[in-house]
Amino acid sequence: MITANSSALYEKAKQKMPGGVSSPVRAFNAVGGDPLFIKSGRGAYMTDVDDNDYIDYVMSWGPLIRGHAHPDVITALQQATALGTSYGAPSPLEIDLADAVMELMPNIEMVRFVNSGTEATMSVLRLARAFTGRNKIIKFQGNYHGHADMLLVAAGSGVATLGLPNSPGVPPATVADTLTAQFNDLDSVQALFDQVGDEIAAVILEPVSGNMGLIPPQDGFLQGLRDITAKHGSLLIFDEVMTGFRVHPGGAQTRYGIKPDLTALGKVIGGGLPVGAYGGRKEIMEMVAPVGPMYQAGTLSGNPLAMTAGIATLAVFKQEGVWDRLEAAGEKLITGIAQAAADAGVPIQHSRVGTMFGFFFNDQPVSGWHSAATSDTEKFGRFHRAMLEQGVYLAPSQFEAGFISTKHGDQEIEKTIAAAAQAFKAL
Ligand code: HOZ
Repeated sequence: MITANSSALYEKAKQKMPGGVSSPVRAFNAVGGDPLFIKSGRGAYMTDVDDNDYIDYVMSWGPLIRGHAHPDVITALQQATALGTSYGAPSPLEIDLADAVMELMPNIEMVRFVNSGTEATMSVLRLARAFTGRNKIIKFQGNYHGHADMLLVAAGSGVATLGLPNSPGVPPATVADTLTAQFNDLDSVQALFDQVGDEIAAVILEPVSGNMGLIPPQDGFLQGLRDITAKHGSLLIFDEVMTGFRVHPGGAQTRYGIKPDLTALGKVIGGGLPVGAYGGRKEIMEMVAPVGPMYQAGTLSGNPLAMTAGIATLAVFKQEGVWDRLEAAGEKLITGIAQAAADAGVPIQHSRVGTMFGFFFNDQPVSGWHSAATSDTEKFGRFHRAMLEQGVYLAPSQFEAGFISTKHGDQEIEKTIAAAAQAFKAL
């Protein structure tokens, strides 16, 4: 595979942008080699600047559940663009996207649109603190909620990949009220509530962890969190930026039947344009200005292009049988990968929830950051390179999830499984 044009662009980009990238997880530091520069995407595929095609399982880190450049999304965007790119005033499109979100996630009784998942989580925590009059929050080690100061504690995603879980530049006072617990370990949460339960504003988590690899919640974990928070007058916040509309059309809260007080969203609701949102119980959302005193604002929030792409993307769930087909495709993919690993005698731990999947190079079960961190990242790097060579683009880190789209059909999945079989054998 020739990637000379990507490598040349990477050299140029490094002179102008830190690491040559606009976001650290896109660099290939953890897997070796130069990041690929992409010139186009269509359906399940991306093409790099050297004209290599890849079956893409990053899908822009989640948003593209309908695949790259879906005609419905592109046509809607072309029409919307002709009407202006931003108004800085309300538009009917915000109501349409709010309706689409609330229909799929009925726990969201009111919503506020923002511009990214990071904005959504930092705003929803300000709201939780305003509503409860408390300052402390609990997050889970290995969960990543964007790069707001108070959340860069024991975080997952790029910070875990690069070994920077607590970033310099975050003032200690900013994180003094951020407590950490272990995912899938209710005792670690209970211990914090036993100490300072009446000071805890909220517990925030990715209900299915997707930023330390994919780790589903164990039976009773989410319900246990719901019970503990309710008992102590704290709020339960689901960060469904990643899982929203990806583990179920109604998110993890619908899949597992747990009602969080508040939810943070992003990714899929923008269909590939920058967007985020937070919402939940009306009584709490009415704390947000201008109805209530909790201030949060944004020049481009609710902008017509992001709303349009989100509406066109969420419309996919109105199609008969679409979710069943996605589940079946995801199952075929992960079962095939697991079988290929077993055939090659390579121990992995694999999981899938809806359209998200992942596997760890680890011979022990993985249930949280402590166990995820023992995975063989060097082996993952070699596997990643072997998959790229065969035209399969996986996230360049052991600690990220994979995503499929409605465009990943039998042909793509079978090719991926065959590539994985080769890659496992060559390890
Ligand atoms: N939250 C994304 C990774 N899990 C970030 C994507 C990016 O930085 O490009």
